[in-house]
Amino acid sequence: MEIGLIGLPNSGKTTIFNALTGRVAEVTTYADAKSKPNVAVVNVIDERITRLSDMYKPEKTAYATMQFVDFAGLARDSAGKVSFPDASVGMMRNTDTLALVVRNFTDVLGDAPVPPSDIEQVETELLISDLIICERRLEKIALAHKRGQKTPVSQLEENVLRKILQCLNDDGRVIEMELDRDEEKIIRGFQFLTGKPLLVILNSSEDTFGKNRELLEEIGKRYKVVEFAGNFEMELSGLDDEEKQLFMEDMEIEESARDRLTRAAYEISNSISFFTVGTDEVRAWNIHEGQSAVEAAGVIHSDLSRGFIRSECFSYSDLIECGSEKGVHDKGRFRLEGKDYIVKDGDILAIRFSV
Ligand SMILES: Nc1nc2c(ncn2[C@@H]2O[C@H](COP(=O)(O)OP(=O)(O)OP(=O)(O)O)[C@@H](O)[C@H]2O)c(=O)[nH]1
Ligand SMILES: [Mg+2]
Repeated sequence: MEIGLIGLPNSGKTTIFNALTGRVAEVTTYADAKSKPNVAVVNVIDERITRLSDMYKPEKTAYATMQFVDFAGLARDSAGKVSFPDASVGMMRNTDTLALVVRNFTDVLGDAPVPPSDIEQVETELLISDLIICERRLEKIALAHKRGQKTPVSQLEENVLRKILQCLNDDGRVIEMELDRDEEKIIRGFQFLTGKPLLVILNSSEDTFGKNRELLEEIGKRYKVVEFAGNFEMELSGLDDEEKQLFMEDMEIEESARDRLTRAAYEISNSISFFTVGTDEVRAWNIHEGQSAVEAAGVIHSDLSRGFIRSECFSYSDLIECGSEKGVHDKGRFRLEGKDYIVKDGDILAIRFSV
């Protein structure tokens, strides 16, 4: 899963990125719009994996991973207007989920934070970017239809795009629309930015962190929101565990930035984890809620989905309750599932396949 950090210039995207990854990408007051995005892969810490690893004592333990991309940021033109650089938009479209970093600290110029208006500015940019795509595509379709190149598919596409255009013009987001499977399939390739789950990261100054309840409630009416103390948490990520713990307790931060964000990102993108276990490897895999056993198999390796026969399956909670795999068998909790089985969070799968 890939999360794109977006936001206005100097909202603290790179600071948050560093807090998440423990890396030290340069934090700047003024960005170079051409600079490449920072990319980092972090483990999604899951205590179930830790426990499974204790049980199976595998040679290798692997957590699910999440990739974070810190974009160069919106560019500000000479009139002070901001917009996404084209290169960034292209990359943003390829992410699964957007995390919008919102400044909630006084900046170097002494400007007080205005989170709701900053959110609105970015929302508008996302919306405009989708509108342009929609209109351009509709023009192309209209031209093709005029030339007599009308097919059922092009007609369906036109209808969906018109619906989307209407939605965007009413300040709606594509993700809020109720589209059927065919409609979704036909627009998937456009990767509309307002069609992606969006999480707000309120980046608060150290002295207001934890005291922004009203603001968080206000933002929470529209988006899932988490509060970070960016600078503080970036400094934390460079400390050893014991020191980190002390400082976190001091600020009443219960979980690290990475754990809070990966959890929130899982929630808004409807992601779940399934596990594979053995003495060679214990591993967590990330899929979307509603995906089938054969799709889960494909996440492990394409051969497994191609040659899928069936899946041996039991749940993590049954394993813990029964104490061992043998216990799971004895209590009749061990299952054989077919291709269409909908995988649940915490399922432990072994795929039988032949190619
Ligand atoms: N007080 C305070 N300052 C912060 C915080 N987070 C970031 N800053 C400051 O804000 C400035 C910009 O931070 P960056 O992390 O580079 O912001 P950015 O969003 O990556 O900026 P661009 O990439 O230029 O768009 C730096 O001077 C940071 O020190 C914070 O939580 N509190
Ligand atoms: Mg930056």
